[in-house]
Amino acid sequence: MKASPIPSMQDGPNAPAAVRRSLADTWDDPPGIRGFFAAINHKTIARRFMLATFVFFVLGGLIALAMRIQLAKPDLRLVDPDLYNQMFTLHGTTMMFLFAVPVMQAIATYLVPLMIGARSVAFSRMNAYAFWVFVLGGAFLYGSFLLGSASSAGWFSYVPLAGPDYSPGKGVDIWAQMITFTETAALLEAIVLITTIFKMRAPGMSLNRMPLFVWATLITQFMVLFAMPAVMLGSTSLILDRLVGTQFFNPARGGDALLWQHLFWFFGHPEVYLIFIPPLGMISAIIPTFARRTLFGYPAMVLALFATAFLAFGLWVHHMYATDIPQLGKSFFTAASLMIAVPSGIQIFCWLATLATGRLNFKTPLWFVLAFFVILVMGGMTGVMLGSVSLDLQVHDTYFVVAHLHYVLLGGAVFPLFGAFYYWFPKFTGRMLNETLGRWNFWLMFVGFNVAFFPMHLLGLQGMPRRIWTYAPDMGWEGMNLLATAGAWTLAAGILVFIVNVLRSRRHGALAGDNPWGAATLEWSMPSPPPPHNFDVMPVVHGRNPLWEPAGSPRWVAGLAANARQVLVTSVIDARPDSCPVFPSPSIWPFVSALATTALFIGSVYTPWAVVWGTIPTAIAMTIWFWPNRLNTQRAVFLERKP
Ligand code: HEM
Ligand SMILES: [Cu+2]
Repeated sequence: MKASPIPSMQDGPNAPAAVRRSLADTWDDPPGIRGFFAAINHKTIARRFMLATFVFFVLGGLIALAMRIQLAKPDLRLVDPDLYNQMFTLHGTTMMFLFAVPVMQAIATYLVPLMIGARSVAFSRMNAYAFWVFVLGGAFLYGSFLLGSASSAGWFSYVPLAGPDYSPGKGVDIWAQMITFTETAALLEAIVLITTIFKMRAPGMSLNRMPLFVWATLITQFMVLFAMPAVMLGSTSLILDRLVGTQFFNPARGGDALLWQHLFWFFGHPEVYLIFIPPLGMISAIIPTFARRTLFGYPAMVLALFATAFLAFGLWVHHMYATDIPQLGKSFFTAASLMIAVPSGIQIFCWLATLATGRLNFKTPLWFVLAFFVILVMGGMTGVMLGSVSLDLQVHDTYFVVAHLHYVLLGGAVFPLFGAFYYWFPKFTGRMLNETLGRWNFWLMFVGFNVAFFPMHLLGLQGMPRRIWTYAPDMGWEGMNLLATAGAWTLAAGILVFIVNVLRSRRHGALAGDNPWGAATLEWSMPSPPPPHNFDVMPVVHGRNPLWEPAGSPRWVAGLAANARQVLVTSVIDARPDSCPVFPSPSIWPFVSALATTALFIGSVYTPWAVVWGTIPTAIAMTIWFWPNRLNTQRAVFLERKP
């Protein structure tokens, strides 16, 4: 019998340095340019993903600043109306599609494996593919803006405004393709994350011991699976109406314009919650750490997350109160909209109970969480107001709504995100962010935010419509608008301080060590930054707060290969060890497939035939991607036969 080509080498609690080195080599990305495009390690992809979404956030923010300058004084003519329309469309689209949802997925692909005790995400090549598709799609949208042909039909693209008659040119086509594109990436990421959470948790981490951030991610990704197809169906129908003459949305030919609004808001309302639920998980990670006690009411928190997600799908019509849908329908949706306050109230109660009974450690992450309470409660209150038909009809399409949506989105997502970044930055980089700069960052953002957006409530009540490019001097709106612009710049200064802090601390920050905050979850049990393979030995979990509890036994699962990408798969409910498959190795083909997919998508904006010829390179690239690698197969067979 021929000797096996693969020497046996295993991890284990007393692994010699050579074994640890071998694990790191096995899980690391290959070097060089080729290695750059072949990278599939979940932390590498997640870092790039976070950077890309942050770049989009800054771009979207710069456009917002430009809009605020244009609105600072009455009768300004710095940009023309058409450019203004392109700007708010691009701003809304960027923030919602290229920042808020993907940034949550990016952070989750970094943290989830570390929090559940896994060496990788499931489908790590698909994870890389999704990232490239996302970046290329976003770049494509900005390309159209630079070439002066961006959509100006708003981030909601209502038909008939976005239809072929009122929006000629390529702008809306590019917008619609970009939606299909980035939402494809979102769907793939959802599948990656759901599978990872269900099948790759460390032994002993039954569902009822998962950290709340992991719960929040799981629930959010299910929402992605249900919500995104609606808007993809919409964007695809829209582009068919525009390019090949179907009539989905044309009432004159048997279509239905309201169908667009239903498809869009069936996605659009849950979208707000899938932006908002992961931060709830981040807050549930930050509060116990900085209150130095376990979280109050874990089961209630999980149920509240479920209830929020469930109700979120029953509210979309509150964006359509101004259309002529039946009155009874509006009443139902009013009731459902008000009900969503209940689960939010439960969670806020649990957090406050935890804070009230803990010993608080006032560091920057906690400040951002406290700001979340203040801002979100404000946004929630105006939300309850808008949830009722009568008030909504009064302030529909005024700045009251702009104020409300920014209170919810920035309070619900941006402030917790900054807190989360201060919290996990030491794990990402091995260094702490500077506290003093952190305080400046926080106060500039908090004050700037309120100065920018609070006056907009009043402007709205005084009748200033949203999406106007300028206004007459005698309307009485001047003072508030100037104030709002000053606030927006203060907020931007806060974000600039953040960027400075990150750039400085990345090189010169204080060294963090494994667990600088004294937190309880598994990601803090490994060195900062984590090695490519995350865990030297797979941990076994005995409770909800693994690092705060006396370790039970067994403490490890040893015996996974150190020179092959072997992982431990466990059962869905109680995480019992199930099997030890071998994962594929790095490959440039996910990247090439993403390029081919992009060519197909972009091409089809210009000719429907691109759908036909574009599938050929895509199919070839994907076939090579999935072609079994001989060495990998040999390894898998060898490891399976091992006694
Ligand atoms: C960084 C600070 C921000 C400023 C100064 C800002 C400012 C603005 C302005 C001036 C508008 C246009 C209002 C109009 O003309 O009707 C707007 C619209 C909008 N913003 Fe922001 N914004 C900011 C951050 C965000 C964030 C973080 C999000 C989402 C996560 C967001 C989502 C939106 C949306 C969805 C619209 C509606 C666009 C539309 O009507 O088509 N914004 N914002
Ligand atoms: Cu809504």
